[in-house]
Amino acid sequence: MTYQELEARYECLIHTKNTVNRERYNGIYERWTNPVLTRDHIPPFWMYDPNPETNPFMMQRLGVNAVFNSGAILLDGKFTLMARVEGNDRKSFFAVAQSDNGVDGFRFWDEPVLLPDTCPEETNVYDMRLTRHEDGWIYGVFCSESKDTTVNDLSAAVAAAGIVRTKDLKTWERLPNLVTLRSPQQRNVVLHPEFVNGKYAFYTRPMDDFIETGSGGGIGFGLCDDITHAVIDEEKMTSIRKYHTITEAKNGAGAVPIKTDRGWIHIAHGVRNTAAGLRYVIYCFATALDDPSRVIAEPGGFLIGPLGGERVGDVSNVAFTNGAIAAPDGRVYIYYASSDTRLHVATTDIERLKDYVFNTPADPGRSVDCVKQRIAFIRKNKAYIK
Ligand code: M1P
Repeated sequence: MTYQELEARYECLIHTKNTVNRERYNGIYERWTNPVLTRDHIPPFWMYDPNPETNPFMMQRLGVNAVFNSGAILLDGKFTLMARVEGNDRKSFFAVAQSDNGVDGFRFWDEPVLLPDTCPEETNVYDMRLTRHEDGWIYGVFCSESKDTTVNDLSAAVAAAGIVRTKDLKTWERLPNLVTLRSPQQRNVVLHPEFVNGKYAFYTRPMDDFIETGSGGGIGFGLCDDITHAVIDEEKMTSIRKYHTITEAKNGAGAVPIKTDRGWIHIAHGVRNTAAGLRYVIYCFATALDDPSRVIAEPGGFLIGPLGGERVGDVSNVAFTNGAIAAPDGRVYIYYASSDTRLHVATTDIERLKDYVFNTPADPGRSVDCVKQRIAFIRKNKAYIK
């Protein structure tokens, strides 16, 4: 191919219209047919040298393997994603892509995000959550991964929460990583958009280990006085892991919580173990407006699980989110990645989300009680149908 042909193919993809996948109807949200970001959405000039003299075979010099877990925010009226881009060299980095309508036409800015390099031991960064905070800054909280030099294991790593802030996603200030005094590692940390008792509030995910959460009981919540030196002493639990549920192995905060008149709605992820490995799904819960750590509703089961082709990728059987946009018109755009490979959108609205979160029955915890729950439901429904 010539460079011009590569560009034409790329432009064709960017201009492809997305449609709702009606086969996947569930009344809660719409799944859209095409992913909103894939590695094919990467501008060709990120990967190809266009000059035939220095690239006579028009080969990729710097390939991109995957585009997935994205923070999300409305910026100057545009749907703006902070995507995790993974090069063929396995290193992840961040890049901004924008669209006018949130469901198609996402185009990356000309260059990926170069964050201030203040953390020499950091090897990899990923999964930025973007919080528009009431203090006037946009914060990015992400996983900062370093080699664990305390053990004799080449692949051992340590996860911490990196913090940056910006006004425009172009100029970035790096703050010191979050310190959680009682948890050795952190991933999936989200900054709450409002002060709580005059302090910055983080959703955390205490972990004993890089992969296993170990004694970490679920999604934590902690306060800190100074975000420029963020230290959390006590982490209380919000959504806790439960035996034989979708969160048995681990869970973690996802999108920045959405404020509604009935409470904060959280869109998080839960992980269970299977004979085929870990299975990641997206679930919801709500917390109280006067105490965003107190769970007031937790619908049973998952909101989004990987379906069809979404089930296959670099890390198969994964649905994961770290970004959603609640637009001023009440529509909600949930950006979820499948199998650590590509990014999709599911759309709903605040009224439906509230109905889902507050009226979906909770998980009864045991098969026999699930059957009783379903039979009661069937009988009520049949009485209505007759
Ligand atoms: O590979 C699945 C996901 O694994 C991690 O999530 P968790 O910390 O809950 O295991 C994250 O690294 C995430 O990026 C990834 O999608």
